[in-house]
Amino acid sequence: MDARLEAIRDTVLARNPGEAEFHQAVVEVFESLGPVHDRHPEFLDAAILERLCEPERQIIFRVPWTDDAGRVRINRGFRVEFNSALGPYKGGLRFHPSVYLGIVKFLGFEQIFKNALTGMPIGGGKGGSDFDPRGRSDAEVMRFCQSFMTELYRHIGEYTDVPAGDIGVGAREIGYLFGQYKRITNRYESGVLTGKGISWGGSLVRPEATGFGTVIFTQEMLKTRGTSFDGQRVVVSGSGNVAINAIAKAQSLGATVVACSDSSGYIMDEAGIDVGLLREVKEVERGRLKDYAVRRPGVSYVDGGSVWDVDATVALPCATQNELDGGAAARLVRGGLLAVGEGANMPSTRDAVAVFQEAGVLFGPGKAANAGGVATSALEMQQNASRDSWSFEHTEERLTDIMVGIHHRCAATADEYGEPGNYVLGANIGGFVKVAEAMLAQGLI
Ligand code: NDP
Ligand code: 2IT
Repeated sequence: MDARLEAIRDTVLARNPGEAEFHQAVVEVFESLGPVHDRHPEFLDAAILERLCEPERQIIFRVPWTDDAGRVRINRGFRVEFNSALGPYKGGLRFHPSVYLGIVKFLGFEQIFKNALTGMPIGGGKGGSDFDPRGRSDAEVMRFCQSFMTELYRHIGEYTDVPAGDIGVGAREIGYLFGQYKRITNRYESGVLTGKGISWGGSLVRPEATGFGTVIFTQEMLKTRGTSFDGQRVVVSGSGNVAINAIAKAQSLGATVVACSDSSGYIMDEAGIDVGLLREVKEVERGRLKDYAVRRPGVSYVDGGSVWDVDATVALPCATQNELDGGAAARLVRGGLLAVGEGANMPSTRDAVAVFQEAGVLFGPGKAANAGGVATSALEMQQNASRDSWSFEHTEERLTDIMVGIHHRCAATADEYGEPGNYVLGANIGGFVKVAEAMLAQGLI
C-alpha cells in the first residue's frame, strides 16, 4: 500500500477498535487508491480519505418490544449516515443477530462507492438491528418494526436519508416501517423508504433488481472473454432475495444453477433449480431449503456442508460477508471456475479475492456487481418524486443500462490505471473519484 495512505489507514483502524469488517472494507479500498493520489494531491491536502472514513452521523438506539408471550425484549438499532456528497444517505437496513456497529459501518462505507458507481444522486448509509426475525410471528415483527421506526423516523426523510431492505428486511418489514413513519409524521412521504409494495409506491423490478443486476454485470464480464451465461454451470450461495433472483436470471440466460444454500446447508439439483418451487418454499412459506429437497425428486440436501465444495464455471456468492475464504476459492479454481459475481456485500475474504485474481478468474466485487438493487431504489425514488409508475419492461431496461454502464466504468477505469480486467481497482477508483470531487467542491464539512 502507498506509504501516504498507510498512515491514514493506521489512524482509521486505531480510531475504530474491534470493528473487523469495517477495517477489512477500508483496507481493501485504500489498497486501490495510491495511483489516484499521485494524480490528485489535492485530495490529500483536503483530507478526503480521513473525512470519508468518519461517518457524518451515527445513531444508536434502544428498541424495546414485547413478544407474543408478553415478555419484554430489548434490541439495539443503528443508522450510520456515512456520506451525503452525492445525495441523501441511501442504503438498506439489516435485521440479523450478528449486527453490530462494525458491520453497519462496513456496509455503509461500501455503499458510498457503490452508490457513486450507479451514477444516481445518492449518498451512502446503512442501518439495522441485532433483532432476529427468524421464527418470529408477523405480529412480533410488526411490533419490532413499529418500535424501531418510533426512533428512526426523526432521522430520515426523502431529502435526508432513505432506508431500504437488506438481510432480514423485505417487503413485509418495509410495509410495517412505512406504516409507522406515516402514522407518526402524518405525511404520505413515499420517497422516505424504498422496496415498498407495488400498489403503494414501490417500483416494479425492485424485488428482482439485485440478483438480476449481479447476473447482468457478470454477463458483461463474460463477454470480455467471448462467452456468456449460456451453458455455464453455476453455483449460488444463499436462498434469499438476491440469490433467488440471481438464479432466475442466470437460468433465463441459458445457465444451469446446480446448487444454492442457507446457513444450515446446501442443495444439489443437477437438473437446474426449480425457481417456482424455491420461491414457494422461501418466499411464500418462509421455510428452509431442506424443505425444497424433500419435495423435488433427485435433489440432495447436504446438512452443514459448504456450497463452495460444488464445482462450477460461475460462482455467485449471494449470502453474507466473508462466506467464501481462500481455501474455498482455491477449490473452485481447481474445479474450472471462470467468473465470480458478488451479489452479497464483501462475501469473498481478502485471501479469496487474491486467489481469484492470481488465477485470472473474472472477479466482479459486490460494490459494482450488486449495485442494481440500490440503483433501482433510486429509480423508485424518481417514480415517487414524479408521482408516476413505470412498466416492468421500461424499468428493467433502465436497470440493464445502469449495470452495463457500471461494468464499462469499472473496466475503463482499470484500463486507465494500467490494470486491465481488475474490477476491484476499477470499482474502488471509479466510485472514489466521483465522491472525492464532490466533497472537494462542497468545502470542508
Ligand atoms: P435475505 O435475508 O433475503 O437472504 C439472506 C440469505 O443469506 C439467506 O439464505 C440466509 O440464510 C443467508 N445467510 C445470511 N447470513 C448467513 C450466514 N451468516 N451464513 C450463511 N448464510 C447466511 O437477504 P438478501 O438476499 O437481501 O441479502 C443477501 C446479501 O446481499 C447480503 O450480503 C446483502 O447485504 C446483499 N445485498 C442485498 C441487496 C438487496 O437489495 N436486498 C442489495 C445489495 C446487496 P438463513 O436464512 O439460513 O439465514
Ligand atoms: O446493499 C445494498 O445495496 C442494499 N441492501 C440495497 C440498498 C437500497 O437502498 O436499496
